[in-house]
Amino acid sequence: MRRRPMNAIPVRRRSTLTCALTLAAVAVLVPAKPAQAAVGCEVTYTTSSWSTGFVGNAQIRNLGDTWIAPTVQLTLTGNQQITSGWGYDLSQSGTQVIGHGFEWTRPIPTGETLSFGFSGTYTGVNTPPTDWRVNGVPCVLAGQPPAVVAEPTSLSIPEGLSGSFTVRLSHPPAEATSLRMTTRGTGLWASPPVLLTFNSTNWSTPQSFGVYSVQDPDTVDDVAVFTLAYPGYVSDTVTITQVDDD
Ligand SMILES: [Ca+2]
Ligand SMILES: [Ca+2]
Repeated sequence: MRRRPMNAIPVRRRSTLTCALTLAAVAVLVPAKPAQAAVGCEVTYTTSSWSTGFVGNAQIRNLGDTWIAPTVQLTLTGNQQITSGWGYDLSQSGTQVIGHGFEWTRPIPTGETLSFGFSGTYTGVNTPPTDWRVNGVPCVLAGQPPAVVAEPTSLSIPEGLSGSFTVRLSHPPAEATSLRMTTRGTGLWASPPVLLTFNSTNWSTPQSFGVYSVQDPDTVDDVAVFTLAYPGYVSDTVTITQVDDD
């Protein structure tokens, strides 16, 4: 990770979490990123089940660039066993289901929908699958509002070392805008002068943001909360804990 130049982020030591500072003054420097196809998807899943069996239908709407036989994945949340599928070449391993498009699958441009279904057996409660992905990129569920997505949302950084998290958007933005970061908490933190900008091409590609945990004279594990805001999107937060070495 780049360590210089850094913007120091002093947070008053031993204060409460309401004693804040902001990162809003970070210098503007958009990191160069290679051009990359945007991947985005929105899932609508419907199911009907009876005592020991069920039928599930998935509609995955393309929010990004055109798909050509994309790989789809989903995670079953119970003991469901898929016994047959249609519309896509599905295979199951444990709770993981992966699907590959048939050779003759037509391209699916932005706004159009990929549809497939399956039937299977289960016992107990037939809860819907989670963690839907297309070409490895997580999908949003239909009806969910656009959101900032940070990963991980909590991490620990030893004092004197660096750590990082990634940020992306769940839906494509109407126009290019930069992410706004604010912090609150305690401790001494620093970050490179990088402003993360998302546009209609790179919105689904995670961008990395590094944070340096500055040596401090106390012996307390300080905690800072980074709030990541984007206009029109639900904000996300990342909680960073300093592992003090004194
Ligand atoms: Ca210390
Ligand atoms: Ca400390």
